[in-house]
Order: sequence, then C-alpha cells, then structure tokens
Amino acid sequence: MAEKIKFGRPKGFFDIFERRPGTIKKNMSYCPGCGHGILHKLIAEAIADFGIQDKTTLISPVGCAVFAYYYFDCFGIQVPHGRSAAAATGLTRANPESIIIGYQGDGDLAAIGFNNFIQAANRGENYCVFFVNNAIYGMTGGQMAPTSLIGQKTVTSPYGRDALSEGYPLKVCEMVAQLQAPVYVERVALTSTKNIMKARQAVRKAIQNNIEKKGFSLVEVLSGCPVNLKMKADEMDQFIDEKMTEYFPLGVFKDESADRARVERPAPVYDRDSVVKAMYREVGHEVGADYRCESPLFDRELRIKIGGFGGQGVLSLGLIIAAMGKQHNLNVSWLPSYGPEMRGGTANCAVIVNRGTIGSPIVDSNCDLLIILNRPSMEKYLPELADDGIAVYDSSTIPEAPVLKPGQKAFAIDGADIAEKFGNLKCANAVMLGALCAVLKKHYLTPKDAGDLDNAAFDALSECFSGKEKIVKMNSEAYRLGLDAMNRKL
Ligand SMILES: Cc1ncc(C[n+]2csc(CCOP(=O)(O)OP(=O)(O)O)c2C)c(N)n1
Ligand code: SF4
Repeated sequence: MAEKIKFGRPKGFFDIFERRPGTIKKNMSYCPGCGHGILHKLIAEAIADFGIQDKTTLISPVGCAVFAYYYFDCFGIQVPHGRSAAAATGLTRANPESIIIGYQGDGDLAAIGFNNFIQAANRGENYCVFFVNNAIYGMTGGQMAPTSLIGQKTVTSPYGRDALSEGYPLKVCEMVAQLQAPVYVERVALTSTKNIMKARQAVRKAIQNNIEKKGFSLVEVLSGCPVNLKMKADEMDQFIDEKMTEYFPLGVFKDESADRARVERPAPVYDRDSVVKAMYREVGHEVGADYRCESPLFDRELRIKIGGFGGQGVLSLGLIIAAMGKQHNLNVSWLPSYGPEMRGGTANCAVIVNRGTIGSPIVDSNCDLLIILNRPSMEKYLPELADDGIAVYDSSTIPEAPVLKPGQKAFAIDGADIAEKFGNLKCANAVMLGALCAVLKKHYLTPKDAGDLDNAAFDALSECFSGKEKIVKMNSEAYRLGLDAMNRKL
C-alpha cells in the first residue's frame, strides 16, 4: 500500500495524493522540475475559486498528464491518445452547461490528435484546452515532438531536428489564432513567478470563457521536462526563456472574450425511448440472459475467417455472423481488412465468437471456420485452417475441391449461381450463410442450438439491414435457398 501524504492544497485537488507505486518510495507521478504539477495547481485553484467542481470534467490525455486523474477532484475521463477534442465535443454538446477542460501534451495534441484538435477549435466547441508544450515526448522517454526546436537533440533526432528532414516546429497558437471561431488564444510559460502569475490569469480567463459559454479557448503552456531534456531545473527554465520563447513567443494571439456572445447550439434531445430503441433492437428471437449455446463447438473460441473480393459482401457476412453470436449472448469481435480499391480488391474479415472474453480479434492461424468466396482467398487462407477446421466455399467461383488435411472438412455450394438465378448476385453471401448454417445444424450443433439458428440468422439480417425491409426479405429468402441447397447435399 502506497504511503499517503497530506499537505494543504486547492480544493480542486483531492485531499490525499498517493505516491507512485514502485521501488523509489518517494516518487510522485511527475518528476522533480516538471511543469505539469504547476499547471495542475493553477487549474485546481481556478476550479475551486469559480466553484465549478461539481460540473467540471477534466479530460486526461495519453502522455505524462494521464496522471491528472490522481489529482483533480472533479469529473474526469481518460481518452485514447489524441482524442481529447472528440470526447470534449461529445461532452459539451450532450451537456452544454458542463465545464470541459482538455489537457494535452504536444505529442497528444500536435501529432496524433492534431486533426481532432484543430477541427474542434474551428467549430468553436465550448471548452478550453491547456496545451503543455515541453518540446518532447515525456512519457515515452524523449522522442521528438512536433514542437521540438530546430537543432534539438532527442532520442529520435540524435543529430538534432533538421527542418528539411522533420519540418519546422508547429506554432499551434499562431495557427489556431487564424481561425475564426476560437475566442481566446494565449501562450504562457512557467519559468518564473511573474510568468506563473500570467499563466494563472490565462488559465482563469480560459475557464471563465468556458463558464460563460463563449466558445473555444486555448492556452499553450511552455513547460519543462528536465528529465528528457537532460537539464537541471534552472537550465530548463533558461532553455524555455531563451530558446523556446524565441521560436514560440509568449503573449496573447487572440482575445475576443469581452465581445463574444454566448454560443448557443440547439439543445440536445434526450429522448430515452429512441436511445433505447437504437441501442437495443427489438428482435423476435428470445434467448435467456445467461444462455450462451450448449454445443461443444462453443467450448472453445470459435475463430472464423471470410475471404473474397470487395463487393461480394464479405464484410457484411462477417457482421451478420457476429450479430448471430450476439443473439446468443456470446462475445464477438469483427475485424475487417480490405485493400484501398474497395470494389474488386481482396477483402477478408475475421470474426471471433466466444463464451468467454476475446483476447485478440486477429485470426491468422487455427481458423475453425473458413468461408471462401473466391479462388485467391482459398489459396491464401486454406493454410490457416485448423487441423479439424471446416471450410465452406463457393463452388461456382472455385470449381476445384481444396486439398485438405485428414481432420479437415470442406463443403461446396454454388453460392453465386444460386444468387444469380434468384435474381440478385449480391445475395450470394446470404446463400453462403444459409449453406454454412445447414452444415452447422447437421454436424456440429445440439438440437436446441440448431433449432435457434435460423431465427438468429433472420434477426441478425434484420439488425444488419435495419430499416431496409426489402433487403432483409431478399436476403432471408437467399439464406433459405442456401440452407435448402446444402441440406440436399448433406
Ligand atoms: C495510439 C497510441 N500511440 C502511441 C502511444 C505511445 N505514447 C504514449 S505517451 C506518448 C507521447 C506523449 O507525449 P506528449 O503528448 O508530448 O506528453 P508528455 O508525456 O510529454 O507530457 C506516446 C507516443 C500510445 N499510448 N497510444
Ligand atoms: S517525463 Fe517529463 S513531462 Fe513527464 S513527468 Fe517527467 S518531467 Fe514531466
């Protein structure tokens, strides 16, 4: 159990901070001399002073400041790398009265998350961003950031950043200030008491704008990462004051706070019934909440691969099978993979169905069930079939029977021909699904599971083609054709 310490601190912080677990018992989350702690304190003070703790959400990034959630005593969410702006947009749109604080490092904001960020700024989303520019990736050990200076040596620019090779450091404030929507843009530093006081004012102004719903505010904070820049604390401040501010000048780049009217967006609709309807479709096929198929086939993870050309419905067939798994309360994953051409290029998808949790969605070996719609996919994926695996393939496009290992089985059906005769080649995937289900029912499922399977397929078709009754009907008929055709062969 980590040792607990207690000091006086702003009310925006938790009363107790826990030390970081590990061998060095004195460590907190941030290194000595790091700027994150100072900025945290300025924000926590402002939250407390404005009395907004109960309606503030602070979005922790990926990066060193992920640890913000150990410190701020307000609502908090932690988002994937660079996705702060997307989460902030959802939060502020869903609850316009909430105060949303985005806190991002230069890797998080200016590299992986830049498009998210700049689009949110351009929309003038009602939230404020504190952007910590320490000219490096701190958490991952000192790689070059979009804001690393020309000539700056980092782990990934050991000879110094070169503009011809890596481009120029991104001037984020200058870019955002050019946009029409943002209300307030300022760059500050944390190097001296005077600068920290300026930063304090900037933090407050940005949060004040958020309280008054004036739109998007950005405060860029030049901050130290002495560990990765391999400097002592005073050298770090000197580097910021002399080198960083030369390229990233401090100051206000835009401030329309005094003149901006409140940004009013249409009120969000909280129609519980339509949300429930969208999320939990009504399906006629009732299975008990704890029922997860009894057939031995499901005693282990069922790994399925579907391969064909783009346009053959490979990916949607995978979705339908995954939806069938959901009907039986099984965990499912669906992983599509297709070339840039979409129509005509190769496409495949992996579906995993499991009573337990699914580790990885990738199927590239030990495939239990292979559904193959064209010859190149047969050549490519047959080697992935498990020793006791089953292949169901379209013999109208693959006339030759595959060469199997002793324990493997293959079932052929003229899927494309049947669909063409039926009047719609696009339904070939539903024909294949019917054929697959015939095989499963005959050889692999208990009577109870077999009895449920057609309904699960029809409900899955309704789910996947929701609102398109004609398509559901057509595919259901094609499913029947595949089922009957395979039954006649078995
Ligand atoms: C999708 C994804 N890509 C990469 C990473 C690895 N990663 C973790 S933190 C980080 C960089 C963070 O740097 P910055 O935003 O500057 O924050 P700092 O640590 O300097 O405060 C990276 C690349 C990740 N966690 N997730
Ligand atoms: S690695 Fe750098 S940014 Fe991260 S906590 Fe340490 S000093 Fe701060």
